Amino acid sequence: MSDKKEEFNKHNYSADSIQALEGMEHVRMRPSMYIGDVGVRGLHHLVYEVVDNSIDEALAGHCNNITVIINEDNSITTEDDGRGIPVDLHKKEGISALEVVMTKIGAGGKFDKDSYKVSGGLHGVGVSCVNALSEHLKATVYRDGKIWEQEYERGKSLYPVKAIGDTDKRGTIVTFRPDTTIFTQTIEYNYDTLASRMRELAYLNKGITIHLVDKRATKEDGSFEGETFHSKEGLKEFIKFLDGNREPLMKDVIAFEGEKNGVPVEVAMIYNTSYAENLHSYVNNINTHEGGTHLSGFRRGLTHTLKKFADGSGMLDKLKFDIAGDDFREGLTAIISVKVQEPQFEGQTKTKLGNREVSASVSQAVSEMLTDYLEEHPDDAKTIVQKVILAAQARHAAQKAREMVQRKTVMSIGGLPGKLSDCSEQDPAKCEVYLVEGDSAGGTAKQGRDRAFQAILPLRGKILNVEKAMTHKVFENEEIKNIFTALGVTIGTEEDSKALNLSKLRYHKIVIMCDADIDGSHIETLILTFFFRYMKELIENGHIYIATPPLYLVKRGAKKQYAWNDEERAAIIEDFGEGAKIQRYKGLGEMNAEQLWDTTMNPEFRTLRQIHIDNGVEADRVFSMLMGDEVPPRREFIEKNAVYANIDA
Ligand code: 0RA
Repeated sequence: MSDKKEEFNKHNYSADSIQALEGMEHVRMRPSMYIGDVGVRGLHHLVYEVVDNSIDEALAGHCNNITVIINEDNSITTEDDGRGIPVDLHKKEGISALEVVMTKIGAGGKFDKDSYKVSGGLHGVGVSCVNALSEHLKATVYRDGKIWEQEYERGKSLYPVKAIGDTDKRGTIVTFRPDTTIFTQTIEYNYDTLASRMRELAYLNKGITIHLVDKRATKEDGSFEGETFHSKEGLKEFIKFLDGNREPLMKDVIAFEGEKNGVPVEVAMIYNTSYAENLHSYVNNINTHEGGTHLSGFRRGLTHTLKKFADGSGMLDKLKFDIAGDDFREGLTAIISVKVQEPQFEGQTKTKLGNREVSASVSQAVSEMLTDYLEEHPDDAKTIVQKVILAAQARHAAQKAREMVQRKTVMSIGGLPGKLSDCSEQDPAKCEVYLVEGDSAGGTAKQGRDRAFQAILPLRGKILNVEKAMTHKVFENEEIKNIFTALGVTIGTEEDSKALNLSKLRYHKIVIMCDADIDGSHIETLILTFFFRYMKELIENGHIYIATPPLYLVKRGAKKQYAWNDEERAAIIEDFGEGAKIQRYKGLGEMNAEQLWDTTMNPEFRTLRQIHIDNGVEADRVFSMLMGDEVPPRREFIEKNAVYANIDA
């Protein structure tokens, strides 16, 4: 909100002129206020916004099938078999209701007070916003025996709603092409990003069928690439998909759903042999990364119920140490989904539920339903209590290791790891640290860097796979201790033993620099897994980057140029002509300090890939798969995704 004010002041808008601005024009002028950003995320958000309307129609019980098509020109078509957007005259506006929905900001749900409308996108801005940000949009409605149509350009209708034929079907089709003058970076849709979200929506709203079709890609048999997402059992199946790469401690997923004080609550959970806590929470189909009152309600209900069971079981009688809240969640993967009529979203990314009343509703619902479940499944109850005891034991060991990490950090300069070559600048906002694979590349980086603001921390070989290690092993690991102390990050506060303390973060850019080969990408993944599991906020706050060293050096006489992929290499060879010589860099070690600086470390010329978490649940699944025991899915994923995988082929 304060951003908004600043923006306006900067441009000298008065309050009057803001009001005078037509809503649709305001969306075009300040798109980020409505869809978050105008990059790749915002682009995909347009699709979610339209699909959310169809999901609402399905939640109201009127729609079973939703189809999303990525067309060849990157326009998007969504189609549903709902009631169709009303087309009759809207009395107040004097135009068709369809035109009101499409061209008036905030008109979205006003027609339909009875329907259970809880979806509505991260920003809940409605389909008119998508229209405003599209160079062209066509709405087709099948309703009342007729096919109705209206088209728009940049949010302005091109003609009044007209009937173009007869039909006995019902439904809504929207085709839009994002405006390239707004989405200047790209309008290319990413299939996997859309697929993850559609899969997630299918799990969160069981019974709905969502088809995704990519008309940009044809299969061998001539049909288009695509997938169909449908879940009969909802969250229960979501857990199986998400946790499939971990070893379960119980035969079946624990799942229950109910309603308390008007708040529908759905939970699915399972305990596995890992030591991580994986809680994912949703409000109205939106992933609440920052948690909130529903999640704290879940935690409270879970702890309360399990404690009661553990105490009653007599299994704790001889225990010499206390059991803490955390112990009940070690090795727990859970998804909690609630529907809230008027959600208040707070926090940095507006993904934290603020509604106070929801906490008690969820806590009571979980206590009651989990108690019933455990009474009916005593074996599961026993398994959980055993796991909790082990967790408490491990926590005591971990506590000691953790205290050692902390004591070292507090000692400031004296405590910095010996392998760290620090920079001279003191302001963390201006400082960078390179985490470099291997001592030898670390040496080159140390020579090549600008020591004023760039620090180097060499890491030895493969760092610990935290996905499979017990917490105290992680904190005892030398390389990981070095990362903690070098970054100035500590763990554990008075209230929360797992909370990160980032107030003394010493570098705002943390750059992972590995060889551009299979081993390098494996090490990169190991380091990312560590950050994802132990310092997720650093990723969420945009501090984590990956360096991109070049793959080739092309030379001819005095001319030389670097290439980052095969296409670039070919273009340079073509440009240089006969006699061009190619050197392929097999690792960072083959570059000298100057080359490393020029290509990979100099802020003027380097490309850093900033790491984002697009979809928290999918990231969790992918890391558990990449770093887990099962080799086949990992190989398949790497073959599909790693740019490096086919270099040697
Ligand atoms: C308002 C009222 C009614 C349906 C919708 C909106 C509606 C909107 C969208 C957007 C995409 N698909 C949609 N399907 C339906 C229902 C009014 C009625 O029939 O009583």
